Amino acid sequence: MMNRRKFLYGAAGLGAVGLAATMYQGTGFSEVISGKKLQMPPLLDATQSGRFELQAMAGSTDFTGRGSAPTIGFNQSYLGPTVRVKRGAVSAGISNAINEPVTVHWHGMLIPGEQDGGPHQPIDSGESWSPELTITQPPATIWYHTHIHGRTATQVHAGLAGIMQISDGRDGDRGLPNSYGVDDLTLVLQDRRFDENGQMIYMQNMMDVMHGFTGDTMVINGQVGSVASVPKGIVRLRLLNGSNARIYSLGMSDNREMHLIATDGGYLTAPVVLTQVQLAPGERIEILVDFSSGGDVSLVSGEDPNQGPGGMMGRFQQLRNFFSNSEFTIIPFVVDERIASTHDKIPDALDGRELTMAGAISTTRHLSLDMGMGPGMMMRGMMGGGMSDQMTINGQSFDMNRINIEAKRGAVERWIIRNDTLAHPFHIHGALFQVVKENGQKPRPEHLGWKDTVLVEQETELLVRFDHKASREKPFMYHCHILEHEDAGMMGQFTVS
Ligand SMILES: [Cu+2]
Repeated sequence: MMNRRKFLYGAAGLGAVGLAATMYQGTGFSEVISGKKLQMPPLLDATQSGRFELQAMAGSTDFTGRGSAPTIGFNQSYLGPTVRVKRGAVSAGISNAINEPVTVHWHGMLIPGEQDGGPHQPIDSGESWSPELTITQPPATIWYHTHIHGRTATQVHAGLAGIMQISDGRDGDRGLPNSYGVDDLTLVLQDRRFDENGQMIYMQNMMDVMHGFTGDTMVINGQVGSVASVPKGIVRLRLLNGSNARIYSLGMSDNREMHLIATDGGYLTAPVVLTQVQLAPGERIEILVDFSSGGDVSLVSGEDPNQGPGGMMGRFQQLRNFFSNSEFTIIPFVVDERIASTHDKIPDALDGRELTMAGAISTTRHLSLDMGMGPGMMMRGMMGGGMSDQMTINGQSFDMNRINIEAKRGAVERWIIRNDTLAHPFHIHGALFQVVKENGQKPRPEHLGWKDTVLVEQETELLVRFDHKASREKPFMYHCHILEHEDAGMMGQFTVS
């Protein structure tokens, strides 16, 4: 990248700890470097017990050192633990200790609608929910988050989300780093805004709803300004875009290679070498990065194609130069030679499933994601009339009582998704899909694996296979994963029978 940014630390890696906070402005982004070592979410390993518990609870978090902000988390004050599970039966015990209903949706888990945790499965304050999850899918990094209709954006912003790993315990055989928090790092990417007292600013004004909320400060695993310590070798990064709306264009500050090994649905068939990778809200990727040269380097991002001057109307400028000087830091790394490095080689092949869709395509569906940008909506928005039902799919705003699509179990369907103005990350519950075409062309390399969420720029063609049942009472959702758009109605629901 042209705008290389170097971080200067003490001679020894961890000498950085305690570095005086520095802050500077670049492109409106506050870059705070506290120098504190990045902490992983606590690991809740349920692979042996086959059960885990999560409690939604209110707390407070001092993100900035300027004061504690009210937050919500699972089992802690902000975000939740990394829940590690394996194939087979898993009992989840969810309880709600906050004063409003929440749900827990397992984003990326292939299970029937009854266990999906969508808007039809609210857990009222003081109540609990105990789904039995039967996990049949291959290893993957997935996540869980609340999905209360109309409140998802607010509750996720406040912290109700966490990472889940579906593991088969065989990553050693695959030659992949797998020591949690040592050479296998979990990075939950979120952007937030803070006031001078460290309070999170989240008001949902009209512009925030239209563009989706974006912040000016990166929060990684609930921490601002932290630095990740890594061994001098190959390190695995599991990245989740847990932001409400921001789309990241990720790269290393010195342009070094990133080896993509997994996307939403799990491993690829072989690593793919990239120097930049896009990550839209809801998506996950796993990459291997070689730190054996020892130098300090950062994960950085280019600007969000939906924001900035070209944003709203700049649909055809979304591919504008990634190497503009709008780059900001996601997380700096320091190589600490005291951490044992156990991997020095990128595997040649992985055991991900080939992208095959057995069976003929039964149905083609066209879905148009619309923001109702007409004068009436603008007027209503400006008059304070709200935008709660302004976002639509095929002209219909989300209705809890309407089933939009009825799919058949085992069927492969072609879904052609179109956009009006902004790029929208499109997510389907309870199924994985294959991206066939994007804007009339071959998909981006990072969209070549099995996916459950994909950024639709103009037109994206998917092949989706429905393997799990969902009833009219507990249907699956498909929606934009810009959470403000989802809450404003850019969502539909489907049954699988
Ligand atoms: Cu959207």
